[in-house]
Order: sequence, then structure tokens, then C-alpha cells
Amino acid sequence: MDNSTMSRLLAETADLLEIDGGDSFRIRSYRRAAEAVEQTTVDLAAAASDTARLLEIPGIGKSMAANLQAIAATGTLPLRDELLARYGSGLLELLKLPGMGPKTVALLWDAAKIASIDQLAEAIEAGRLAGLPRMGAKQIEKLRKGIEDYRRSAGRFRIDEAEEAAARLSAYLLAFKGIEKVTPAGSLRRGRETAGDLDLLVTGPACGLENSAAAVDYVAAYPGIHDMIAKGENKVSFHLSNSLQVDVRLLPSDCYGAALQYFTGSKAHNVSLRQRALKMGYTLSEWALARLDDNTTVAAATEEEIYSALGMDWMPPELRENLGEIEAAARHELPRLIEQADLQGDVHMHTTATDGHNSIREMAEAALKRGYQYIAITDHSKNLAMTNGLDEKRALEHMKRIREVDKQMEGRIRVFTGIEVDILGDGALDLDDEVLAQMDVVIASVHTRFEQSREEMTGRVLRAIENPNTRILGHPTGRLLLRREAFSLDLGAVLRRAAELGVAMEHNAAPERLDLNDRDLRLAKELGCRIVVSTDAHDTRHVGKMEYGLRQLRRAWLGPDDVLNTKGADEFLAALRARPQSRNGRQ
Ligand code: DGT
Ligand code: CA
Ligand code: CA
Ligand code: ZN
Repeated sequence: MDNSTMSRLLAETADLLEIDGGDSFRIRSYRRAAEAVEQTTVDLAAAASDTARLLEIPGIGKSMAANLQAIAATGTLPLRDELLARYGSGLLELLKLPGMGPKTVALLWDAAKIASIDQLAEAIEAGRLAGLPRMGAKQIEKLRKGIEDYRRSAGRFRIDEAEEAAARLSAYLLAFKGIEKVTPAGSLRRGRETAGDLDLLVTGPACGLENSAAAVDYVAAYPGIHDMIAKGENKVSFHLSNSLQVDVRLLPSDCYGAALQYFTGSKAHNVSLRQRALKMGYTLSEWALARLDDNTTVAAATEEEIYSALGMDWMPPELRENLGEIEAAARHELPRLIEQADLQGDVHMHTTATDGHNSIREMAEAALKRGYQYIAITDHSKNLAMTNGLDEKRALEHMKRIREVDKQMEGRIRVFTGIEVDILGDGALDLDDEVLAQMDVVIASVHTRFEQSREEMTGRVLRAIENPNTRILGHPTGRLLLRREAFSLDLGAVLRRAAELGVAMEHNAAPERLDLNDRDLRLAKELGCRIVVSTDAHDTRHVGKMEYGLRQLRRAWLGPDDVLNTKGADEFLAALRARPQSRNGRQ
């Protein structure tokens, strides 16, 4: 048990006491102890038996020392358990809603016996909150929205966070003698934009069916474990302290392919694949593809063998969503998906001129290291005052500096001038046309007034892309994954008009954005829209985030020809500026 978990238990107890109407002095002492535990450098689980040592920590008195000892010994705190038994464990989740503190929870309990998110949602639905003290229509609407947001994102994790957790755990596992390979499966391997939990396959000589006990114990001893869910013969499931669930499975290498195929999913892909196997006289499980009649193994060691025995080509995990990939693999007509090596440039980058952390030169060097032929520097415009956005005068000066760096790079990499110009509330662009017209790459983006109606927002974005200087629509839906919904927009109308105008749609590779999403990307391609993928890098370290965007493009079945910045520098600029031949626009 780590200090931050101990701290959380104490803080939760303080909240529960407050809801319970407990003594304010006592509540404060739990809060102070929670802070002290969070701050101290003493490893409390290790030091728990040394009472004198605990008492040296500022904020820890005798009774708190006893509490810490109870937590270290049992993993829980009796008072917290007692309070949760009284009110139900749903209370802790209720406290996670935005704007929800112990006082509001106490009010909801006293007035309507509400002790969980579900009960709160029900009460709002039934109109039972109206008339309660401090519950105006506005406050109730806020709660309703908060529940909606919470439910949508609850239990899911950003892909970069899940990947980081997987990397740390993998490094730990690979240090065990007899563990040779750790492979993330599930949604992470399929490149989904968020992960519900982590599925890790572990194989090597220590992972056989008969001899895996030592390796299982080693997995279960991972220091990052918050609580154990299940520990079996070849499976360990637990939560990390950020509440991400991890399912680790240990497997002998002769059935590794079957397990990898099964646990990569998706479920829908697996169901379809199993039906195909049955029709061919086989059964498919996490252990093997086997004959139905005598159960002999047909294929198990690699995915390639399994797909091949089913008359199919192996397919990249990003395609495995049962959206036609099984049929395409059986016809040997899988698409060639875009790869990092296809990309020639990153065309959305910020610098210290606005809210970036590095200079033009540093961004250029970072991109050069990644093997690009070109970049575009696209800082913010003046409407975004908090980013120190550029006005016309500064934008022109910035262009000069970009051109200087372009010269300094002596052709090793091209540095294009550009701007991420703000789309104002009415759809006008934030900088004068004559300034925009001098830029190589003009990205227009919405950063404000997200609350506009669908009609307003659609009209606003359409007006912005009608401006002949607009060449790319930046992060077209404005969503922040698990934090902010996409704004309301008739995306189909925007994509159709953008296709006519030759305005490209950005796929923003930042793992907190990833819009357009995979489905919308497919639609963009169908409608003949141009697409660029860019990192929106605010730091040289962000240049590598292209990887996240590429996975979404691959999930949308896009190949190199579908993406504009797979072209060489001059070709890219020419294509970006060119307007399609037939303009059947509505003016
Ligand atoms: P997630 O965790 O919500 O991001 O999504 P997944 O796809 O990682 O789902 P998860 O962790 O429940 O299961 C991992 C894989 O295991 C899933 O993609 C396919 C396989 N799987 C799980 N349950 C079933 C099942 O009932 N039937 C079949 N055929 N496959 C399953
Ligand atoms: Ca999963
Ligand atoms: Ca799982
Ligand atoms: Zn932006």
C-alpha cells in the first residue's frame, strides 16, 4: 500500500464524516492527516510499526498514527467502512461529480435520501430536486450535465496514459527470469482512442500451464498494484492506483498466437471469426484453432497461421472491428494502411511566440530527427489572448523569423510559414485576409464559444472554410477526450462543402483530441475530403505523438494516398493551395 492510497482513504473518511454531520475538529484532523501523508517522504507502510517515527510527521497525532497502523495492517480504515455501510458505497462516486462536495451530498441525503449517482439521476429525471434549498434550475441542469459527462467517461482512460502504465508494468515483468515477451492486447492493440482496461499477454519458459506459480506471484507483487481483483493459475487482475484495471495472462508460447488473436478482439470480430471457423469445421478459442471432429490443433502459435488456416490474410489489429475486414481478408483485398514512414511533414506546430515551449529552430530540429522533409509553424492568433496570440504585425514579424530559420536549415528540412487562425464567433477569421494570403499554411480552428447551437456553429464553420485563405480546418469537432464533448455541428454539411472547396480536414494526433475520430474520417474519405494529420505540437517532445493519430487513420482504413502530408514538400504546398476543378458551390 502506497502513501497516496493511504492519503485517499483518510480524505474519503473526512468527506464521509462531514456528510454524516460529524464534529468539525475531527473532520479537520482527518483532512490534515491526509495532506501530511501525501506530502511526507517517509514510506508509511514500511514505517507503520514504528509509532515514534509516525508521530514525528507534522499533522499526525496519536489517533492518526493508530489509523495509519490499521490501514497498513488491513488495507482499510474501520471508521470509513462503518460510514460506507451506513450510507452505501455509491457516496464516494457521487462525490466525484464536478462541483459535488460533502455539503451538497449531505443536503441531497437529508432532503431526498440520495446516496449514489444513479439515485441522483433518477431524482433529477423525476423532478424531485426542484424546490430543495440551493437547487435552482441552473444548479440542477449543471448536475444533470455532470452526470452525463461522468457516465460517458467513467472508467475509460486516455490511450497515452494506458500505454504509459503498460510500459512501466512491462519493464517490471520483463525483469523476471523466464518471462520473455509482454504484449498489450485488447483495445490498446487495436488502437482505440480510449481504453477500458489493459490486457497484457505474458509468455516465456516460466509461463507454462504447470510451472507458472512463481511468475504469477511475481506479477502479483508489482508495486504499482492498488488492489487485487483476482489471482488464478495463469491470470492476475488488479487495479492500479489511478483505478485502471489490468488483466495479465500468462501463456505457454505454443498457444501464444491463439491467445493474442482472442484477447485482441474486438469481441464482434471474434464472434464473426468463430462463425467462419465453425463453417469450415473448426473451433476457435483462446488456446487454438482446432478441428471440430477430433479436436486436433490446426494452428495456435502465431496469428498468421490461424488466419491463414481460415483462408485469410493476417490483418493489422486496427482493422479488427467487424466492419468488413474479415471479408476483405478472405478475398485477399486488405487495404495498405498508412504508416509513419509515409509521412513527409508535420504541419501544425506552436512555438514560444505563443503558447509553445520551444523555438522555431528547435521544432525544426526535432522534426528533422523524426525524418520529415518539412514542417509548418502555425502559432495562435490574437483572439486567444491567453496564449499571447499574434496580431497582424507580430504575425508578419514571426513569418520573417520562420523564413530565416528555413534558410538556416539549408534544405535539410523546409520550414513553412503558417498560422492557426481563430474562427471568431460569427465565422470570420481573426486576422486580415492580406496577411493570411501571405502564409503557406493557414489552419482555421474554433477555440471559443463552444455553446453555440448546431445551426450557429455549422454556419460559423462553413463561413470560415469559405474564406479562400483557409486551407485546413483544425481539430474540427473541438472535443477533449473524456473531458469535453464535441461541439454541436452538422459535420456532414461541413465535410461536403470542404470537399468542394478543397479545404483539408485535420486529424489532430494529440492523444487528448484525436478528432476527426475514426468513423468521421471514414466519412471524410467517402465524401472526397482532403485529410492532413498533424501533432499540434507545443513542445519538441510532442513531435512523436503522430503515432496516436496514425492509429486512428489506420482504423479508418486510410492509406498513404488519402493523406495530404504524405506528399513531398512542393507537391504538398501545391496540393494544399489548389482548388478542385469542378466547383458546384452554393454561393
Ligand atoms: P476495452 O477494455 O473496453 O477498451 O475494450 P477491449 O476490446 O479491450 O475489451 P476487453 O478488455 O473486455 O476484452 C479484451 C478482448 O478479449 C476483447 O477485445 C475480445 C476478447 N473477449 C472478451 N470477452 C469476450 C467474449 O465474451 N467473447 C469473445 N469472443 N471475446 C471476448
Ligand atoms: Ca481491454
Ligand atoms: Ca480486459
Ligand atoms: Zn488549436
